[in-house]
Amino acid sequence: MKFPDGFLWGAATAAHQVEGGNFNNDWWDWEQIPGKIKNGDTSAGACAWWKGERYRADFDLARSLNHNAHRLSIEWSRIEPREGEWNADAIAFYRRVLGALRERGMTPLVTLHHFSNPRWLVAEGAWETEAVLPLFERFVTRAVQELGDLCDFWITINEPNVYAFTAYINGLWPPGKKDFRLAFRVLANMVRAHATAYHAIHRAQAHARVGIAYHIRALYPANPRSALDRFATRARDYFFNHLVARALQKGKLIFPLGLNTRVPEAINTQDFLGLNYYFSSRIAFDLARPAELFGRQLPHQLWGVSFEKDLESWFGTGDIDPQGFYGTLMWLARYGNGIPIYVTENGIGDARDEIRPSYLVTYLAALQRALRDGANVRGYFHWSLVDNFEWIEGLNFLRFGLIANDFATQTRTPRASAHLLAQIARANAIADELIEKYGYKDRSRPTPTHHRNRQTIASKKFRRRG
Ligand code: IFM
Repeated sequence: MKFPDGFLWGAATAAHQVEGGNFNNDWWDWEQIPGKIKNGDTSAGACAWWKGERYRADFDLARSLNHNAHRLSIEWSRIEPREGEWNADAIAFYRRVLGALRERGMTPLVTLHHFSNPRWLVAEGAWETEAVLPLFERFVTRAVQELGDLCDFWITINEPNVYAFTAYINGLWPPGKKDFRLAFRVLANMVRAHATAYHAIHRAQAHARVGIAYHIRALYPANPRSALDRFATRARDYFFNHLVARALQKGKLIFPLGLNTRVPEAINTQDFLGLNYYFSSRIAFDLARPAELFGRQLPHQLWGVSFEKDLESWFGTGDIDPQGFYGTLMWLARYGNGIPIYVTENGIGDARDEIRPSYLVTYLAALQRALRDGANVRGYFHWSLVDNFEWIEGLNFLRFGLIANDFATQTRTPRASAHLLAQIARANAIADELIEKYGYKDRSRPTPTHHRNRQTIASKKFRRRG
């Protein structure tokens, strides 16, 4: 089965993770606090896109690997280094970056907020107060005015749920707070900012396509027979996976603690749905974790089997679950009622590329099943093009690149998976022999909480093939 004509094949990156030299945002400040980032790594050099303009060589590689699109983000703190001041060099830089993609015949997809915030915005409360709304709107409008002749495909905000969870619930990311109410307020402001940005972009560029990138994780109760595990799973599923999507559909954020917020302006503000999908998780009830909705994520598994080998690159991320990916695509297809879906991220931190080939082929086969079953999926962006600065994991612990990077020398080496994806992109199809060689049969699993009652997922026996 072929992928649809015009299917976008590419990879994704984010400014703070690849550019280097982003010294004016909250992440840079966080990186200076001892103990926050593994190994004391910083993003100073990253992939040298800023100082060495190495994006050109990376785009050459991407093009040679048959990518016809690339997702990247622009850094607010570069473009607006002080409130209301616009930096011409930064704008010229992004014009060169987008121009380089277009010269290579690659479609750019630009994210306007990908986790990092200008230092001046943080001083004003960042996403904690409504003051962010006109500030984000002004930045977005300016960005579209400056770059709109090179790009018409925009993501307003990347993974609002992940941002709110890690910055305001488990406190691992800046500003390192653990405050449930504040997390809600941040989410509400992100939903409202998305809506405001959506309209601002369309005012500046009528034909723009605008969406949001959801991070969705299929969730299963650790013990399906335990009512408490089911409760903790449902609670997390609602707040982590559904809250933002529902708000954009229904025009209200339904929170406990009397925090319901009406957001009517958010209705009909998606021209496409962006999906970042990696893993699923099994959730056990844990009374000691009220802030995490009484849920604890169990240690990871690979293909349903606990992984004992020391694969540092993988630890702690979740369970490989192509069926969860399929189910999530089908859920989004129903939710969006036919509007295009783009997989805006999908990948695995695997420095030795031991698991990635099977992960890639099996997830793409799941995507193809979703297409066959009616999901309007129009593109796939692998996370990531090249190993980069992986937030608190630093430079070495989670290497997500199709292309390996030696950070000391900035030498790039495409991994086997890069060639595999190139082969699939060139054929716009997955050859049967790739499925034979790399595919896994799906393992039997319970239906994830958010798919239950909406579909029947055929249970199959799992066995490694090939
Ligand atoms: O590196 C991140 C990215 O910034 C957002 N989505 C998940 C990726 C892998 O952890």
